[in-house]
Amino acid sequence: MKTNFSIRNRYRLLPLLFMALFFFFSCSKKEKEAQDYHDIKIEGQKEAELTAPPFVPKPVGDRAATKLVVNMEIKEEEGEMVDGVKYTYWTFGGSVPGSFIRTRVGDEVEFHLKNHPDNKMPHNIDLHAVTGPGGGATSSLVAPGHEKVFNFKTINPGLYVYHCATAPVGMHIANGMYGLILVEPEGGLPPVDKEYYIMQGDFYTKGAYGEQGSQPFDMNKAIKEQPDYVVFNGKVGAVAGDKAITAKVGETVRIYMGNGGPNLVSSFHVIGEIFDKVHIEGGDMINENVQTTLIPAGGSAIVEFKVDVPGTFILVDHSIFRAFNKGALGMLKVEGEENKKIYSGTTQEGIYLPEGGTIQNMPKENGTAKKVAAKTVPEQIKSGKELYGRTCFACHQSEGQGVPNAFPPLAKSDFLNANTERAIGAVLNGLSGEITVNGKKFNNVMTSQNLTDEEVADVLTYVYNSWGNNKTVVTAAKVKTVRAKPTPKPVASH
Ligand code: HEC
Ligand SMILES: [Cu+2]
Repeated sequence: MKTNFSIRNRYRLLPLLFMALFFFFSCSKKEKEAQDYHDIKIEGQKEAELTAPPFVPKPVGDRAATKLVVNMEIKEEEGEMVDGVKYTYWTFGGSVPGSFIRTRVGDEVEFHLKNHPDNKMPHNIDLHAVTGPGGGATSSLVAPGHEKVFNFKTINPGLYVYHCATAPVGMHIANGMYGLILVEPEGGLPPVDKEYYIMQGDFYTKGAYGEQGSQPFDMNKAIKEQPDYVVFNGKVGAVAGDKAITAKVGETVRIYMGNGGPNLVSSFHVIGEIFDKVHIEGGDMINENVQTTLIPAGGSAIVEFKVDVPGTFILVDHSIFRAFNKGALGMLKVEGEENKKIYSGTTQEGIYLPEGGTIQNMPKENGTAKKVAAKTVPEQIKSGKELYGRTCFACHQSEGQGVPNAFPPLAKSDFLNANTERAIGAVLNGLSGEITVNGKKFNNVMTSQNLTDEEVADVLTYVYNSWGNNKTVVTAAKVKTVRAKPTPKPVASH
């Protein structure tokens, strides 16, 4: 009995022993790694290449750790948030986000923070890649016309946010004082074809979205976390149209994606792409086949994907009103050969009339077309106005003013007033590709509106007789002739 008992006891101890061994090995492994980065010998000295978004400096590759001198200049300067809206940005290096800094583990960074003499405010820098009080902030507070120098060693690989941490901290960040610093692992990240730098940020202005003129920062809205703008790279359209990022079919794209906040968390998504790899939160862990990745305020992610088909891929914060109403929308333009196996495009287009839909409104009685009494122009305008309020206003807005960089204005639109047939065609068939309305370029997609001839006539008559347009009256007969013409080109639908 006695021996039995003690043997059983000994077996009970075995799992404990394994656990102890496991902890011992895993801990000592961790400590060893951190120790390694600490002890990396440095060779020589060089000045860090700094780049403005959406570009990044050359990869570190297999270069040895070095003494890296970073010369960062703070500039307070006026820029444009969106057409006609001026905003005074505070920047690291003259851009929002600030200059991209690229290092490798073991580098000894000598950081020179210079506050331009024309600036009005003191600033400092907190780099999340720094191990030390304030991430450097406590050693870097610098007045206009001064320079501060401090040193740190990069001991953890990853993609880190840096930002100003001068009181009121929220205000300095809200004005654009953030950027990314990459610490590459030993030997560098695996090479890819294209690398880009994008950061999301939320902005708070006295006026509402698009309100013209110089717009000061609004502390109340910032405290309530109600931004007027949520944008990529500091302004609406910074990564869109002719400033879109680009790639060729077959290439692998890597985006160093950060979120400066100050308040919002980003649900980063690329419409029509799947991230093959995501370095979650900018760290070592890689997730694969991801649709949308969450990027915390003051955090980052590295996303990678191979582009297989040509087209324009839209980058968004999938909190989707931010994308379509506050500016969080960018573009990746991919050129190259179609691949119909991966994406066919529209293969068929037919009429779909569910019971209870449009079909019941069709002017038919006993198989013969009902005679519709011709409306007077005021009647047309009245029903056109109702239709506008149901259909068009979501994009073109209630007074036809449109949304800058997204939806062109219908108010006093030279594009509209110049050519009635073309306007009818846009409503019937949709419209895409670059157009210029009142001197502003738009490159977006209007889906075809599923309306009868009469409805198209009414809504356009309303539009033409509102907001300073040329008072054209569009008849259903005219719409019918345009409808009879072949569609000029196929239009993408969402
Ligand atoms: C889903 C959003 C959306 C809706 C709904 C919409 N449009 Fe558009 N519309 C657009 C976009 C985007 C363009 C510009 C397309 C481009 O860039 O090629 C446009 C362009 C136009 C233009 C030519 C440009 C101009 O400003 O004169 C007219 C005219 C127009 N739309 C009329 C209408 C009317 C009338 C309706 C309602 C029946 C309507 N649209 C509904 C998005 C929309
Ligand atoms: Cu600052």
